[in-house]
Amino acid sequence: MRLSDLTETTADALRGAGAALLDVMTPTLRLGVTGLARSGKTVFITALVRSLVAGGRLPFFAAMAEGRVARAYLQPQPDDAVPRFAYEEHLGLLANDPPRWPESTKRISQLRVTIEYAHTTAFRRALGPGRLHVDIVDYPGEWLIDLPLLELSFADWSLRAVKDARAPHRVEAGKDWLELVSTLDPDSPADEQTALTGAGLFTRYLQAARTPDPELTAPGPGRFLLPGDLAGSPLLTFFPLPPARDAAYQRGSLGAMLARRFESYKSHVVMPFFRDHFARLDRQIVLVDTLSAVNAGAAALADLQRTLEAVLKCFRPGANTWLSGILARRIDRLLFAATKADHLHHTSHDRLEAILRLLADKAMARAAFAGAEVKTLALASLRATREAEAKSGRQRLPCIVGVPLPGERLGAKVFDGKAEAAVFPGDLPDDPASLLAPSGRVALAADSVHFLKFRPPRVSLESPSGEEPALPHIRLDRAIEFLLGDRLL
Ligand SMILES: Nc1nc2c(ncn2[C@@H]2O[C@H](COP(=O)(O)OP(=O)(O)OP(=O)(O)O)[C@@H](O)[C@H]2O)c(=O)[nH]1
Ligand SMILES: [Mg+2]
Repeated sequence: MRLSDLTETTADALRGAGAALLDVMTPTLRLGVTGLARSGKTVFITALVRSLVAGGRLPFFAAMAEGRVARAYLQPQPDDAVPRFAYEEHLGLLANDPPRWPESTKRISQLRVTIEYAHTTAFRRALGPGRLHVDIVDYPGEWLIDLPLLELSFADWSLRAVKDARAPHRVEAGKDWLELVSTLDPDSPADEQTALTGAGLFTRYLQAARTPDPELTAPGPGRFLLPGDLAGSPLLTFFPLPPARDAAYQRGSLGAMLARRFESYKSHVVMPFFRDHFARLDRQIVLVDTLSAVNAGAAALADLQRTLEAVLKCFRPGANTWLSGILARRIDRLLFAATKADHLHHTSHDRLEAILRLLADKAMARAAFAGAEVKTLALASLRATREAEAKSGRQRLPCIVGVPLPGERLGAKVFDGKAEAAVFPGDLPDDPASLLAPSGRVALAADSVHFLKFRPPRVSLESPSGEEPALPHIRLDRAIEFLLGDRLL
């Protein structure tokens, strides 16, 4: 080896060490993205990352609008045990011809974007350019259902679960499972077959209870509904079984076995999620398909309000519980976002926001929530429609125009996935409270409008000019500003 080789190696090593040091010294913001199944998490993250790394049209995201973002790029994600968010795959589907929405995702995943930016003040600029790692964590909202379990014993949980299943709107779904429970003696000897049968019936009950009640108020455990990697695992082979008397379960009994598995579920499934992911979040966005709830009427909106309350309680457990100890690093900003706002004309976007704000305010009051800054927003991460005016006699009606996916129906018409359709989405009411009254169904002109699924716009990965065209969205930039803006000053 020559001396020059050696110095080069040393220089390389030093550069490498320098980069590693820079990396460690760069502040990190962990951004949680959650919401129930199909609420729009994957589309939101894909659009967010794309807009950051390829430069979007984001007038309300100050750092970008002021030209202070030098570059943003993907980095290997730091947690080896967490699957990486499949950004390129999701984007690839949107770049297909015809473009397709991403596949459903059922697991937690994570992605790191690093933003290099210029500070706002001369004083800070003297310190050199700013850098921020944004670790985006996508996790199913169903997993939040499990948080309250950490504070419950098996006996208490069992008593609650049985009471829950006896509620009038659930009793039909829970019939078979309740019947089994009524025949079982918790002090009978432990038996694997009974555990399997009971867990099977309990899971079926949870799934059936969820169909008309898809919000978070659905009873847990969340992994029974969305098992992910745990499908078929013995960790899920238990079910609630109230004790015979208020005494503890006897040793070697069925009750004791189920109680042990419940504790294992807490320590092997729930706790790691909260400790390794949830408790480390700095910011959180909760995506809510508000429009579906509006379309479904007052009862669905009341459900949605309970959901928001449950979510808020997760983020601020009671002051003196041990959970609040774990959540030492607390979320300081929480954004509730009504997704898919492109199903409405822009004149209704503020109204959609007002509906979600009203529900969030009520939920905050009930959950005695304070501390974090909470914002509500109506957005479309990836806008699939444009606006037009249709003439009806002398009247001009504001419409939305898009290409419905093949097989979508509107009245008698079945769409082929190629033809455009102009629909009049109806107006949301001025006063959101009117929707919450028992008779408060909205006069949305065509209820089916929201359920028309439109094709996403085609994402072009390259353009002849070399500039990557910005993705269409609604208010995505305001969401980014709220979630990241103050960390890029
Ligand atoms: N029009 C419109 N539709 C959207 C938008 N975002 C999501 N969608 C629709 O909602 C569906 C679900 O979006 P995803 O991002 O996959 O939702 P998710 O929360 O990741 O769903 P899971 O992975 O199943 O939990 C998409 O397939 C689209 O049909 C949007 O901004 N506009
Ligand atoms: Mg997803």
